[in-house]
Amino acid sequence: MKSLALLAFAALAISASAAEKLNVLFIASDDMRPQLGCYGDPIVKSPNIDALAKRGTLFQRSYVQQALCSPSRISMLSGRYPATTGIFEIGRPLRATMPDITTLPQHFKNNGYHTRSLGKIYHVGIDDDASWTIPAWHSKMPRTSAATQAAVAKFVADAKAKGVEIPQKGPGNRNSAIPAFEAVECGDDDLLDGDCAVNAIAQLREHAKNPGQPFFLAVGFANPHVPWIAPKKYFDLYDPAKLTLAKNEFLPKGAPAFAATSGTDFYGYKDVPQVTGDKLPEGYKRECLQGYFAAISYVDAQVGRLLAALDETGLAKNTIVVFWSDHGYYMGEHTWWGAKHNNYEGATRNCLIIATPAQKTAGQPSDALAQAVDLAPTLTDICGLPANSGFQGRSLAPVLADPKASVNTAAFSWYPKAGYLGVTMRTDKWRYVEWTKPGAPTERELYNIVHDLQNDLNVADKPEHEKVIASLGKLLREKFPVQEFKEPGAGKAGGKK
Ligand SMILES: [Ca+2]
Repeated sequence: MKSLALLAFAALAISASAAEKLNVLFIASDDMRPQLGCYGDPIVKSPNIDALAKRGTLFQRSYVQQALCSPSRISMLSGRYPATTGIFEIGRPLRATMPDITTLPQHFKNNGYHTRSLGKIYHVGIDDDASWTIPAWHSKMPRTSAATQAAVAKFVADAKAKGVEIPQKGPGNRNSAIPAFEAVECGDDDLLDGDCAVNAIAQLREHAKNPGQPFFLAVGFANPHVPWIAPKKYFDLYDPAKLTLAKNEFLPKGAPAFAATSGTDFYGYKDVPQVTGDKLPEGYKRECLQGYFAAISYVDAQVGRLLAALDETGLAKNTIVVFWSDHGYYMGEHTWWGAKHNNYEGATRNCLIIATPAQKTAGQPSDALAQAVDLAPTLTDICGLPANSGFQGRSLAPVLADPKASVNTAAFSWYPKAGYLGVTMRTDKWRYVEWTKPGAPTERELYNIVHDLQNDLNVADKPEHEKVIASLGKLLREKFPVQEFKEPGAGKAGGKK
């Protein structure tokens, strides 16, 4: 069966390259963890992404290569591990370290595709013009309500009048005039993500008029990144009293203190109680969850509109759809809220669905380990484009043909902390993390995924795990030797956001 399925897939790719090339609709969502109906969640309402999962392969175990917006996206779009990009921070564009590389969309562009970016694909402000046929488009519609926009304008004007400089982060930053969550009495298109969908649909309709021109259309939604702001109707889908709070409101036990941390951006928003996550009032936690889920459902509705446009224009028959999020997220687990920023399962695991036209295995989820760097070779492969030797991942086409197949024995992610560079390796049974810093002893973490999926207890010090650690460490360092590393921002080219 497997070989037949593979042959069928290969035949599809060959016919596509010879006659009609397959288009790619690449949909990205910011900070969406895999908590959706199609991932088995009983609460979150995501009917449209669930429907997409039924048209293709949902990857249950997909991991990004760094749990931070910009380096994650640069790794995925360049098809290279952060160990190669050398970019672990937000401020640096990919050409700063890799001036001559060919990115995933650029590879499509070089092979006759019209490539376009709408919304957040690369991190905002550090786009890559060489990737796109025409410059990236960003909506001018707001992320927040009119009242919040007015509050921000007043906040900025007041600071100016007083001669106070507004810090980028921390107390008194610009976000301190924006609530962490807000239900807005408005329609989908009055906010940024709805407007992004409107423009993507218009673009799809244009493409439908020109079937001889294949396209790679990337559409990036800003939600559900904090602040969780959506039309009120999406908030109304959730009763805060009925939501489930995290059960592990404690830091990973036995982990190095510098490693068991996450980001604090959430605390920069208006009226967020300045206490550790476990100490937030229960009602407030529930409202945060409601906001996050509302933001997810808002994105889900926009995905539904794009899929409807594919059906309506007839493009569905020759368009591959990818749905991807740039990392996982914490909503109370380990005391972290509205955060990613580390090397654990909750931060590194993301959403990934790939749906190809008339896919024979449609609707069968896969447990195969997948990495964001696999997307570049996968799309190159299934669209019948020439291979690009710079892409470091592996094609997931065998998994699309047979959900029980696997192409990776491990998924790798990186995170810098406190002068250390941490690299983690997720295998079938273990999450292993190794932290190195010049002049300091190497720190190790080990989590038994079978019993401890959320990485609550570091068991690296248990004598019975000595052999496992030696074996995982050897495999890791054979593939990724210890890297010379400068703390982000330490060099001139760095710069934290
Ligand atoms: Ca993100």
